[in-house]
Amino acid sequence: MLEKVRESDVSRAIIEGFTKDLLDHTSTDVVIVGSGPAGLTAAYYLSKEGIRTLIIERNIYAGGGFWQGGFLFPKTVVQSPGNEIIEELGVEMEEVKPGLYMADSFRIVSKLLSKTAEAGAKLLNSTYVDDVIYKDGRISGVVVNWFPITQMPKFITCMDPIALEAKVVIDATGHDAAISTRAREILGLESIDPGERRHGAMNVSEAEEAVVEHTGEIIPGLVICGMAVATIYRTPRMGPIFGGMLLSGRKAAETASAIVRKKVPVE
Ligand code: 48F
Repeated sequence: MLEKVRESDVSRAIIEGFTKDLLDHTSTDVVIVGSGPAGLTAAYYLSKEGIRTLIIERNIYAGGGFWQGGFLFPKTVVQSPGNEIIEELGVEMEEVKPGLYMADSFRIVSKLLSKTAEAGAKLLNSTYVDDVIYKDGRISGVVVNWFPITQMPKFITCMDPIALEAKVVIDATGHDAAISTRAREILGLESIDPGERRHGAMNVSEAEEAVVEHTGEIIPGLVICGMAVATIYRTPRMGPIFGGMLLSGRKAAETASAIVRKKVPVE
């Protein structure tokens, strides 16, 4: 026999649980925009360190492009040392060539999601970042709204967003590089139209190295990682391989953690 429940108690549990999470993060340590491989890896390492981390994702589900490996096939391929991050999660990988590893995407993403949640990170899904807070020469938070309103007719979507403050914002929005593009616009820097995707021709190894190398704080308070780096720095195409995304996410976490703990001077 199932427990008999009151409808209003179910509603109350949802509303109270969600409200508590949101209130806990109206001013937080790190906001990560985008929950693909780079953003999730950053969230995993930051929350494991006890840093208060909120992931904001416009989709209803987290994982971004991590659910499929390429050509819609759900196999994830990584080169070393990216496999170490996946094996640390408890997913064994098959070595298909020396230094090249493969596993089922859904095993990897589900493990990364559960470990990140267990470590304490919170996910604000169906929510998009529309703008940043820029104060005293730093990016100091994000402006958010429900993603579904972007799909509604204009005359009923004049809904004001809300703002969430953070010591560090991480742009993990993939190809869009949405946060970095907006921040650069605010600072009057040369704009990069993500629509153009001016990556060079495919060169997996060069592109992956470049993404990891350029991962870092590009504007005070704003750290960029993953595919967003490729857009901003116009690296070659990297194709369906994820080692660089994982290492970039981990490097973003280290950078953000150092800023939160004020180990490095902010440029
Ligand atoms: O695209 P995505 O998976 O970015 P990534 O973590 O990884 C790239 C790889 O998946 C793949 C690849 C591997 O070599 O080539 O492309 O850099 O995840 C980006 C996430 O950000 C969300 C978007 O829905 C996706 O889940 N996103 C983008 N813009 C916004 C956003 C926004 N303004 N607000 C909230 N979420």
